[in-house]
Amino acid sequence: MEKRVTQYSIILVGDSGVGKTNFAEVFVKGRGAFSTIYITTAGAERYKKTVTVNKEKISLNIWDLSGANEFRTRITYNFNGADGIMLCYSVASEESWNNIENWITTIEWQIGKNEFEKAEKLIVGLKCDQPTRAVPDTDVAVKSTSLSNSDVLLASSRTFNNVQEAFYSLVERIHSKRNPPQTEAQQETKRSSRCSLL
Ligand SMILES: Nc1nc2c(ncn2[C@@H]2O[C@H](COP(=O)(O)OP(=O)(O)O)[C@@H](O)[C@H]2O)c(=O)[nH]1
Ligand SMILES: [Mg+2]
Repeated sequence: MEKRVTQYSIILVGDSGVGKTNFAEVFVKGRGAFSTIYITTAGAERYKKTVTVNKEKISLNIWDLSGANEFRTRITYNFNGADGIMLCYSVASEESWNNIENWITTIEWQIGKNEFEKAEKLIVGLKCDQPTRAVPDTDVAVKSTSLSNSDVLLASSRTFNNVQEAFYSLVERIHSKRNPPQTEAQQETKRSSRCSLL
């Protein structure tokens, strides 16, 4: 029997203009997909990509959610069942960094604190190719831990710096949480039960 492909959903949230759409585009389509033209995302856009983690094929649904306020109330269904949440800000915008807290509140409110806790989170500082640093890196490091107990990664869709790393680190964390390493005893049980089936 063919094994079912593992699927994970990842949502990208953050203020309008921080670079979410380009981040998803270049990850899914390659660095050539970077665009300097800004087109506001209306509602949500879904991207699909298959990645390999520990030799296992994983199908990703990446939801690029509009950061515009008027869409916030319409995005409930996309939040539900999210395995991973990318909390995005722009390194050049202090406001977008401060708003990460509001995004956390919005998601918690939409899906419930429990579901939020269960999802893996990654804070991503986008546009790190820009020399402007609106928020000192040290502040980011300190605050990120207290905010959502998540890591922070700086990435640039323009230079492709850390784009793959950001997505893969989140997917790997989701995957290892869903498939905790087996203890020797568990492996032994599995081996013997497999034998007994023959
Ligand atoms: N310098 C630089 N500009 C970026 C980067 N990512 C996006 N942008 C620009 O920022 C603007 C908004 O990007 P977009 O991905 O549409 O943001 P969104 O509203 O969060 O989806 C566009 O003009 C992009 O060209 C980046 O990594 N570096
Ligand atoms: Mg967008």
